[in-house]
Amino acid sequence: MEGGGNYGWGGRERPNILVTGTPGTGKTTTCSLLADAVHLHHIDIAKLVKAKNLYDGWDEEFECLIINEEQVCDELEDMMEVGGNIVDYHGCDFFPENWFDRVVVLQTNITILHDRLTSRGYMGPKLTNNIDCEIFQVLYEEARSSYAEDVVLALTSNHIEDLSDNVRMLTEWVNNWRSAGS
Ligand code: DAT
Repeated sequence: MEGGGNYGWGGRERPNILVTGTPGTGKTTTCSLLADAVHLHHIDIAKLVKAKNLYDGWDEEFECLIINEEQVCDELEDMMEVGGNIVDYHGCDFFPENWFDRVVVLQTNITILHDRLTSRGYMGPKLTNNIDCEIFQVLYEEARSSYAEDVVLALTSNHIEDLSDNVRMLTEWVNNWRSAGS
């Protein structure tokens, strides 16, 4: 094999990327820009769960759907096998580890995140839970305990320039990716 590159072992022709992080860190914005740039398929798990009723109920305290992780994985399985997906979700420990060639954890300064979440209408336990989640780097720890060290990448997402830098860097990574054996 010639040239520098990133090599996956899933037998896929195109890589799968998971973009995770606390709500408000910029997952959906980053995924949409990246999907446009590299022509990968953006899968927003929250939207998929609603559209296909892949949930078991409603969490009153945190005002969110209680997703059925098994049904979500069943729904995604075929697409992930083919490859070429960017999965967008604020959780990462229930997907099979071998689905992803890269796991990106977005991180945002607490004051900036607080402003983003309050302008989204978050308050009470939903707001404090998400802020605590970022303070304690819950998603970063979850990613590090669920995926190989060299697959997980933490990226800052405070300002517009971070968005363009992150998308540029990930675009380069996707363009250099080669599946194992090709
Ligand atoms: P998430 O999908 O993680 O919940 P989002 O993509 O919906 O986050 O972004 C939340 C808001 O913050 C939205 O108004 C876009 C803005 N935003 C996200 N990342 C940003 C960044 N790096 N710089 C400036 N604004 C950003």
